[in-house]
Amino acid sequence: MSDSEEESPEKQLKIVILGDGASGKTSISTRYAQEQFGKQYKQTVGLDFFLKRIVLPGNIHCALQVWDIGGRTLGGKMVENYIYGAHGILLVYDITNYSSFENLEDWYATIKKTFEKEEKLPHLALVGNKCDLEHMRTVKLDKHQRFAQEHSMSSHFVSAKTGDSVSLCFQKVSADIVGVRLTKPELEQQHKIVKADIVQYNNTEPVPRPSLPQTKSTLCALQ
Ligand code: G3D
Ligand code: MG
Repeated sequence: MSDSEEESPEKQLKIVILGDGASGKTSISTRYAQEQFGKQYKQTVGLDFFLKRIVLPGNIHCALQVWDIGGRTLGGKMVENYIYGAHGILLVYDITNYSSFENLEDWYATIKKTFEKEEKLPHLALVGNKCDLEHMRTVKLDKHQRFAQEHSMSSHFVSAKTGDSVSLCFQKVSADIVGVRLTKPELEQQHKIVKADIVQYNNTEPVPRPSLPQTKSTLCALQ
């Protein structure tokens, strides 16, 4: 499998993970990276996103730039800069923490504001995390479904801890963004990884807009 075999240009997708602190954003993002990187992956200080190449049905090559807000608190304009140019946004809450769900209204309002001059919003995905703690759930399923419907979001449940449905969530979101319909067997099949890179981004530089920034370090390439 090599990049030179690509028939159509690679689609570059910026996917941003938003949500309250401790909802599991970093865990979801590292889990998604780790599954492919195995033990070679190390989260580095200042890592803002990683880049992952996947192939969707129809031989559609995608480079996913997955952004995690990191440990920093981003206020006002910083959030807008951060999400600007996103093709997809994962709004993550903790199913055992009701306020993390309620606060998604604020995150949604920020997204609306950021994209008010655009023709359409990026693809929005509602992600209930910590599904391994089902017995401690405080956010009822119908609340989740209603929120997703009201805001035209796709709906997902994952556990970053067990890894349950994490890759599937990114795969579905990517497919929705590029307009590919996944069949049941495809949904069940782990997607094909062509190559995965970790990209470091210098915090002092302005947030890169949709085009991909330069790769400064490639820790691992899966072939
Ligand atoms: P954040 O990046 O949104 O702030 P983190 O959240 O990814 O740092 O996760 C916050 C805490 O929730 C962490 O616990 C992490 O281990 C835990 N967590 C994340 N995802 C899951 C999950 O799916 N299930 C369970 N049970 N816990 C999860 P600590 O104790 O390390 O702070
Ligand atoms: Mg975090």
